[in-house]
Amino acid sequence: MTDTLIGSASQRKLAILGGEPAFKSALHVGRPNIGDRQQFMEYANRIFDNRWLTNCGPFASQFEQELSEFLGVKHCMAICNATIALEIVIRALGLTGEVIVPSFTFIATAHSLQWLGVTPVFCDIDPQTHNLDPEGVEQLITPRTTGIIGVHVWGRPCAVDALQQIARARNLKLMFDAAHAFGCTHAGKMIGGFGDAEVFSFHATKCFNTCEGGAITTDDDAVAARVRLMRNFGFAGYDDVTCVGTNGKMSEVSAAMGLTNLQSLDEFICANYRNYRKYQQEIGDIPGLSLIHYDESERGNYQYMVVEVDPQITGLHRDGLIKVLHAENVLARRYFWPGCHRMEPYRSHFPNASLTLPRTEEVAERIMVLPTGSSITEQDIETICDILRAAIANASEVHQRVAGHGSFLKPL
Ligand code: T4K
Repeated sequence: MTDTLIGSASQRKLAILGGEPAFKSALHVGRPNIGDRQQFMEYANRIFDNRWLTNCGPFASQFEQELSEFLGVKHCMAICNATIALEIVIRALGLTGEVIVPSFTFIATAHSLQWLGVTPVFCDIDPQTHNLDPEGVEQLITPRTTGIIGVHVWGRPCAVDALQQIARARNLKLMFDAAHAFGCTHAGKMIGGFGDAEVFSFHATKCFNTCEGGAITTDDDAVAARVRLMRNFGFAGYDDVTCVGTNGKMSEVSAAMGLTNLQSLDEFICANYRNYRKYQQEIGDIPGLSLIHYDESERGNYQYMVVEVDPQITGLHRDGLIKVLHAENVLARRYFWPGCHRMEPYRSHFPNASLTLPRTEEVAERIMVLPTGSSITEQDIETICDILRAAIANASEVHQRVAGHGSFLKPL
């Protein structure tokens, strides 16, 4: 609950125009959801009593067991974060040469390949789903291509079936970056069991978190065996290293956080869903703004409240609206602007990538992500939407002011 509300924007001056900010303290997009503290403290005491802090301890094993059951997948390996998890899967699947990925994703998807000396080849997206376009994928396959990484952006499953068909027909490995998709389904089946392997993120900012953490899931015994070795330096037993490996283990404290939060997952998703419905209701009548749609016939986690801005109608560019919100202490984000292809080292490697990624650029230019999660109230959402309404109603005055407004979106 926030108690920082000081008035509705319709009754007062916008902060960007000289008024007081609507919120005294910041509203964040990625405010962590935290489950039963008492339960977590009990687990923490047991961890200290055990004097077993990491290296696949009892909490990590129980966490993996509960995750496998929840996801309906044969193998689940808890990992220290999703970036290392992606790297481990890339190695475990033997990906080399070129791998096709979207550019409209968090930079970790591309970096995990580049880090291992594999070239990410950026493919354009479907502007409706914001996910990888399978036709585009087919066109990018070369003799050097060894795999595809699909990303379930915002937790909306990418074109899983079409990608599986392409991978099968062209003898490519297929993995999914499911960082956003914990608790979501595709065709009624939990994300986690598709492709050769999937990777979840349990970072603090995700709907379900272990502070830092992630997981690799697969139904393939051989892939699971390689992943287990690789996340523990390649150790097959004391003093016996059988392959190259890294340190990808999840600590006991993170696993305890995961076990605690798993008990409250339904609550977290309910809060997100309530917020989604409220945003839908409020944004529905704001001209030029549209909230992305989640398919309610599937299970979703509703963790990203993503709004597309049409500047022809609003009279304000997305960046102007974000400046307005930041002035009010609403720290909206513009994920995944400007697209991986416009960040280093990819910008230098592929200076002409923009030409082949028009839809990525278009979507990245009009998206803003608004605060949600269990710390956001319906009243907060009303105020946020009042601010947006007022900004659009006063677009020309706001436009003049934001043009001269200082920089924003500096790392906090
Ligand atoms: N693949 C995809 C598709 C991903 O989206 C991600 C991560 C990954 C792979 C890699 O997963 P991990 O290796 O991280 O497990 C944030 C998260 O750090 C990142 O995990 C996430 N995606 C990405 C979409 O968002 P930033 O750079 O925006 O984080 P930051 O520090 O600006 O935090 C976001 C907001 O959350 C801020 O307003 C502050 C607030 N916050 C953050 C933390 C950490 C809190 O209120 N409390 C907190 O504890 O990347």
